[in-house]
Amino acid sequence: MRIAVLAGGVGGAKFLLGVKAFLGWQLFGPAPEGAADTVTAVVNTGDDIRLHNLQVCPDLDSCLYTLSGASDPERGWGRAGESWTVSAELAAYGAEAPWFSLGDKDIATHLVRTRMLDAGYPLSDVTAALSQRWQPGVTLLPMTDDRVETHVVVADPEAAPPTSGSVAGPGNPGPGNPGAGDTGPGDTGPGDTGPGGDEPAADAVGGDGEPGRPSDGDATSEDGPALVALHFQEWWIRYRAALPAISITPIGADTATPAPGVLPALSGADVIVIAPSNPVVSIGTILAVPGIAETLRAVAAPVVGVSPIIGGSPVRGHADACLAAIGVECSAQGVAGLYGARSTGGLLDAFLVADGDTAAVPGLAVGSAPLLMTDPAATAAMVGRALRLVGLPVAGRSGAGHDR
Ligand code: FO1
Repeated sequence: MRIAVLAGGVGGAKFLLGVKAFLGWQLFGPAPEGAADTVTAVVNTGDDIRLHNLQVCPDLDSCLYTLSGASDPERGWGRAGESWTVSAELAAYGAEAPWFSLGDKDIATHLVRTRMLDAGYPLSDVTAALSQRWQPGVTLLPMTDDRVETHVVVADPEAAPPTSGSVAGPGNPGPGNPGAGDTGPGDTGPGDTGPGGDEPAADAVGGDGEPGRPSDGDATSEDGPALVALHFQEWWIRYRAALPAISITPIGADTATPAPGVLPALSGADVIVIAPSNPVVSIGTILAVPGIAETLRAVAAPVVGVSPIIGGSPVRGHADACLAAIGVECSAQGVAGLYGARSTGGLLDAFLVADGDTAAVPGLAVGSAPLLMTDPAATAAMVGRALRLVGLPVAGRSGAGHDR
């Protein structure tokens, strides 16, 4: 079976681990020799950030590290057994973005990646090269080789400091304590552009509209408070997504092209699964790259989504703030409506929601299952349920089970 997955970072990586478990593969490391099954993940790169002249790709790295057993299980991002000497030294110099901590081991990945990028290799080739070391077992494809950065427009927190206490102040996770628990189940996607991705967000960044370094975009509203465009990571980590987002936009997505291999992987798949990643800033960003949503709508294979929202809340992270920014209710129903049914011009044939949740969208088959990715076996069962929902044979697989 050829399985293609659209994925964000921490949650997407966990889900992919469950796909490997479902297929009966070893959890960490390469696919079995001569495996008949293949898994290809199209990964969000809108969270990417250039810091200290290093190109950091959080979602790709979460997948690389998680699928090879090298990630920190508590944080879900970065390396296990990490140290933070370089980040502490940078902070002591007052270097940029002290709220974004890079582990010492992790920095080696960014050094290698940046050197290859600067030498002219596209991100897809760089990712393939990094995969040589990590052997994730899953083919990891960046959604695009082009630069896409999610920016979030907010009322400038420095120009108009909040008085109510409803907005978190800047957090500085600090080296060695890099914000554990602050990250969502790994996902974030940009997204003024809802899945479907046809409407590039209009007003994200003041100035030249180019992706830029954090906080380099200033925007103003005519009469209201000064607006500022923050890099997604600054909004997510420094402000913990607590500054209400006026818009969230994957800058550069509208002119990006899918990375080599992305459209063939989708067209050639037996099933396409939308992981329970952030529907706005992870999945929405992937779908904002022209050609990807169109391919999903056109493929013969079934497309099934898994709800990232359980009982009206994201399990971890700030998908609620992202959904609010695009005016979508934080519920399985809201996400189902956002993705829509293929038979009516949307993206999905089926949607898997958590037991107890409902989603009613004309033309969409809906099933339910426990959706907490507590361990790879539980996630494998989710995968099996999702594939059964679209009529794929799962007998003999680890996630095989009975329909409810
Ligand atoms: N998340 C944090 O909460 N604090 C950090 O300092 C931080 C640093 C970081 C460095 C490299 C990396 O690959 C990820 C990192 N993350 C950090 C996670 C990341 O911000 C997000 O969870 C994702 O972008 C959302 O998928």
